[in-house]
Amino acid sequence: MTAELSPIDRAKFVAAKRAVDYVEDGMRVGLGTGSTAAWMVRCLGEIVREEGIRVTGVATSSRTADLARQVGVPIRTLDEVKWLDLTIDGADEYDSNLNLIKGGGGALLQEKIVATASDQMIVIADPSKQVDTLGAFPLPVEVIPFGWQTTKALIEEMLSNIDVLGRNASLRLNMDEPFRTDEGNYILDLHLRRIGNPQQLSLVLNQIPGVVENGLFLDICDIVVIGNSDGTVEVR
Ligand code: ABF
Repeated sequence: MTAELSPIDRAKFVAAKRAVDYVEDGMRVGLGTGSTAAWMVRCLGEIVREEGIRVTGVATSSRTADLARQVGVPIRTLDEVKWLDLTIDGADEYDSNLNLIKGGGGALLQEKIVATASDQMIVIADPSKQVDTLGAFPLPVEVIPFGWQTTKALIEEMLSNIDVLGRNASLRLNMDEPFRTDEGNYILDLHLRRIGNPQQLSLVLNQIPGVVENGLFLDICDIVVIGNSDGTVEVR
């Protein structure tokens, strides 16, 4: 599975492998989305197939569900399982308080629902995701397609009263068409550069009609497992 990995993939793989050590027999596990989470799903498949560990996976995207089935991780819906022991997912940024920006992969809504329905959330990352202050990575916000330009204008207007450095939003595209989430919604990426008060921003964003959810994950993550390209791992 790991022959000739690039340094960045080695870092993601070792973080994923270490995080899978937290999975115990019989657990209900939320499965994140993204390239780091994909390594975790493969590692989980390996312990299911080779060690006979029994897990029930709940996927955070159709991509992850497809991969889980391919590698032999049984999948149920969140409504079937209702509550999870553990979720393991990637992130776009994490700070020293373990607050996160997520949603670069477009799956933030299901990721937030699944992580919130879990006793524990573990983020797996390479060191490039660590920041002093959140916001260099554009903040994804999932919005309803109806009236999205009005929603975008309301968000930009609201940002003028918020402690951020940049204030413009862009519609995420996929081959010149609006990117669609698994729920059929659009994503606006907010180019903020620095988020002074993530709690305030998250609350205000989610009060705007048309906003479904934002990519700030605050007080949700319990542990960050950081993989390095030399194969070492740090746990925070
Ligand atoms: C998901 O995948 C996201 O919320 C985040 O946007 C992204 C991280 O991707 P990668 O692991 O490919 O850097 O977890």
